[in-house]
Amino acid sequence: PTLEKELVPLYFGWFVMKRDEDTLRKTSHDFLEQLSNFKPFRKRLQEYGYEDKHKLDLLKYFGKTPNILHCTTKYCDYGKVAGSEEYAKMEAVKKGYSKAYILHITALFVTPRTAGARVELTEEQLTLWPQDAEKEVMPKDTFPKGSRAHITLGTAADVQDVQTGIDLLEFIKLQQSGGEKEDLGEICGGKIYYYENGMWMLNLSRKIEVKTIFSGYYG
Ligand code: ACK
Repeated sequence: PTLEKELVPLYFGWFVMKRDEDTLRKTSHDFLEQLSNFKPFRKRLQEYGYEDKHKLDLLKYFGKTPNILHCTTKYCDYGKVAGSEEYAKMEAVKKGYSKAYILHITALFVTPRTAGARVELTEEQLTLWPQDAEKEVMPKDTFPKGSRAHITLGTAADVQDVQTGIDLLEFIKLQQSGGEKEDLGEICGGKIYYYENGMWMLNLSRKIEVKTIFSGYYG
């Protein structure tokens, strides 16, 4: 028998299509490899639990990579999360479901916990972004809508992937406060910046475009 109620997925999001996913994984791989070998990075390894000037293989460090690269809009846990039924019923969500979107990646980042890509959403894409996505994890701060949009590229052992979006907001918070950051030159087609506490961000000179499908993941 069919279930009468529509099922709410584990999460909604934009799922990167195979071809662009392969390319993005390769870009991430190159970035992690080059950063591992980057002198200024090797001089600041204490936050990663390593001795400075040693080599840390970030590819191994971020050993856990998602099965499908995606940008989560709303985590629902099959309807258990507050507001998920309402989200699923939104006009924009119904209209956008199974449609193709091009996401724009503007930066790549690593922290001692996560590696990710920062996603810049268009006005249209923001209609699929939950109002409280930023407040949900950082209730005391104010961010422009969509600040948390990201694609998790990898997580360190014992770190959950939900952490990537939190780390990204941490970067944005530091940017907002004009936080100390050091411009350390160019690698991997962008400018690399060191913030604090092992936080590194590569601002890409040219945005990476990835083809995606907006959908639900049921697991
Ligand atoms: O990398 P992500 O955005 O972080 O993609 C995965 C996806 O949902 C499936 O687990 C994200 N996620 C997990 N838990 C939460 C949560 N409580 N709030 C928001 N996103 C979450 C995770």
